[in-house]
Amino acid sequence: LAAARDGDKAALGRLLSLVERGGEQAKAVGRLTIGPSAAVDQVIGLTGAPGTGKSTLTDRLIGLARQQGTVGVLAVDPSSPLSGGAILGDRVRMPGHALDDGVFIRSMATRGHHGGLALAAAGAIRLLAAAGRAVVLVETVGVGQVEVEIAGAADTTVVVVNPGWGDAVQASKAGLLEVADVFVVNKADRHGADQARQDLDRVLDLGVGSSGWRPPVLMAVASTGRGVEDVWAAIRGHRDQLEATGQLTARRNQQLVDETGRLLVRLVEQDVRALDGGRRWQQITEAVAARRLDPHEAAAELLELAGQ
Ligand SMILES: Nc1nc2c(ncn2[C@@H]2O[C@H](COP(=O)(O)OP(=O)(O)O)[C@@H](O)[C@H]2O)c(=O)[nH]1
Ligand SMILES: [Mg+2]
Repeated sequence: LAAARDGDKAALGRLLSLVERGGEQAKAVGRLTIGPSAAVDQVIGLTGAPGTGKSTLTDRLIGLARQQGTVGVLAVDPSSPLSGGAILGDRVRMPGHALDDGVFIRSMATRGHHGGLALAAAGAIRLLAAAGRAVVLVETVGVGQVEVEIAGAADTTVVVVNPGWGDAVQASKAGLLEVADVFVVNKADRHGADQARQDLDRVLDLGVGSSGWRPPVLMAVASTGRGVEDVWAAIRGHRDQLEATGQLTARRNQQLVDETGRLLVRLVEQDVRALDGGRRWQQITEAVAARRLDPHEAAAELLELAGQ
């Protein structure tokens, strides 16, 4: 970790591999990451449908984020079982910073995480923070539950939509209105960008949340860089607001508590499924499938057996 903090990207890469692999070594790395060293300035999540321009926008934002210090980028792909493909794809799409020692880019895909990708990503984000990265950018592909969960591990969540796709009804259906701190209508060089922004603005005006932050809707052309400085200003503005209202610390604390809860659920489920070499799980779930046992009763019974 000391080497990683000094900018050794290979060391950081090895630590991330340990976190991804899980188990005892991941726990040991996790122990290194607690304490006041985790003074990351801002964790920024970018989410939105595939092809909306998240990687292109991320590539642009890296340059602006460098004003704060070193940058870590995590590209998380819940849909891809092949991490190799994801790595190649993201290297190709973020070419602007390959030679910058202050920028570390890493991909994570579904393989090996068995539904725990959001948890693995949370651990990776904490590691990047502990390794002294001032800004961590997390790009997630797609708009499913896992993506929204990963976005929830950020201080600021940017939702990227396009003209046409960006109509407010679709965004709200995908649960994006709730997680967005900043909206970007990217590909504003295409027809319908104004309409998309107006639609989103209209819906957002209806529901200013209790946090007092009304997500701004910005237009950008990530491929040329147009509007990207305004996107960055909005992202920083959200951070300033979080800090001024004491929500930055509160939000980060709550994220750790939520992560603990999710990990606990996973550990308990692993234990229960492994009871008696898996036979208990099989017996009881067969009884549930045969309608001989109610799922609530079944779960309670398994939990009790695990406690014995
Ligand atoms: N016309 C146009 N194309 C863009 C813009 N931003 C990105 N693209 C292109 O859209 C495609 C998908 O971009 P990418 O960043 O890989 O999207 P991602 O899947 O959301 O990460 C690429 O061919 C980009 O060059 C934009 O603002 N305007
Ligand atoms: Mg991408």
